[in-house]
Amino acid sequence: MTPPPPTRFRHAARGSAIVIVIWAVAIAAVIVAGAQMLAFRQATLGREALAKVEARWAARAGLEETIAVLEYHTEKPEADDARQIFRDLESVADGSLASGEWSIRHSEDGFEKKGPQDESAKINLNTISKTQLQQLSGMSLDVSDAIVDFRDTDNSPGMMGAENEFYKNRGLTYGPRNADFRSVAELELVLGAFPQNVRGEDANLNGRLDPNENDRGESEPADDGDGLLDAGWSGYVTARSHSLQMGASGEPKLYLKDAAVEDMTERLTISAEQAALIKTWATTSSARMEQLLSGDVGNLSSQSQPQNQRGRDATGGGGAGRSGRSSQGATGGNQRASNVPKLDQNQLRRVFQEATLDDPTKPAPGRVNVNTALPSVLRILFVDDPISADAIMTLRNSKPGGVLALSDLLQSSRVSPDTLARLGGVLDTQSAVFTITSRGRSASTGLEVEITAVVDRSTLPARILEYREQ
Ligand SMILES: [Ca+2]
Ligand SMILES: [Ca+2]
Ligand SMILES: [Ca+2]
Ligand SMILES: [Ca+2]
Repeated sequence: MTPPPPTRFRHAARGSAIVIVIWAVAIAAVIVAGAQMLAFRQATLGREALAKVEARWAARAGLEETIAVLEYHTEKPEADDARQIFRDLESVADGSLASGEWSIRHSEDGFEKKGPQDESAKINLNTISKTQLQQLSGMSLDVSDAIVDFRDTDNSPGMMGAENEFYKNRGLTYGPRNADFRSVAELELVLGAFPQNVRGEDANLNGRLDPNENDRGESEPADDGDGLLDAGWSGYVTARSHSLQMGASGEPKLYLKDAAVEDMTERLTISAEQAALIKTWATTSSARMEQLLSGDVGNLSSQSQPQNQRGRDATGGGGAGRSGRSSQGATGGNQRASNVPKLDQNQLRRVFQEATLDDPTKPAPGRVNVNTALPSVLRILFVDDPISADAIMTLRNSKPGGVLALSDLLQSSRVSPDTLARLGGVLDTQSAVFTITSRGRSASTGLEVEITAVVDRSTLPARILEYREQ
């Protein structure tokens, strides 16, 4: 029989077992604590990720609702109410899902308004004239010339402008695009145009007043903290707008240079003689829609005589926009025209709503929508004729359904003949492109995600031209 181990060995063995157990407990505690921390961090991260998803989906829902309204109005336009689309857009500017809510806003002269930005409410950078550019705050003569040089195709600088050579001399590795501007931000590439001119306080160009844009000197950018967004030039100009090729009936507009006389009589509710006369005029290279307003087309417009008379008496005008030409468009069909009944007001409206001289394969750079333009934009557009600019504004405000066709502007006796003669080239009554800035907010944490999308409703489904999230 083996004798039992001495007592002190038994004590030592029990002692080391206790130490091992204590260590094991300590290690287990550390592991548990670590696992708890990891779980906690993961849960926090999970909550954040969840909140982000909630906010993002809310913003997306706002975007989708807005696109649905735009597509609806492309498919079923409201021929008798030019404002309905904007009321409908406003009605979906706020909304919510179980997980969050969205808000869609844009700014007008610094004030926040519901709904997306109508790009046609602004003047297109690719058609704006030097005189019009000079109305923008902080614009100098050399920068306005340089902007025009940047977009024109030649390489010979304007009076105070800048072409390739000037950029090279400044050590820049790029020169002017010598083609249309693609975005407002691209203006910052023009020599002498700085972000503070182009964006003003709207550093992120989202058309909304963000906290850092309204805190005075606290953060970039510099701002005056007055609660209004000074968006610099970006508040008045756009590179995005183009004309909608869709008529008020929902059918693509008749291209008058190619249209068959039978289609013209049917779509435009005019007689075959009237259609033939319009067709003869439309196929001349100098034909412009606005000539129908100033009575230059045979004697087709009922306003022709008095308008021509007033046209000769008027002074000033001209110069702004691309379509300054006015009265060389007569068809030479005057003898024939004398037997053809003049277009009445309804026919003239129909012609403007359903027909175009814009080549359908090359959408014209956007004209300004007379229904959404700010008074300040109309003043820039008709810089040499402020009386007409105000008259157009007064007329539009007097019409609950808005201006349905440019021929409606004949109803104001205060719009000058010179302005009438060129407004078809610069004004429109509908809009194709919208910038939707949708801010989603998570219901659980209040975290926000913002989506900005530029959407063209010319085709169905609508096309997203640009998309960014922040
Ligand atoms: Ca050029
Ligand atoms: Ca902003
Ligand atoms: Ca600031
Ligand atoms: Ca401000």
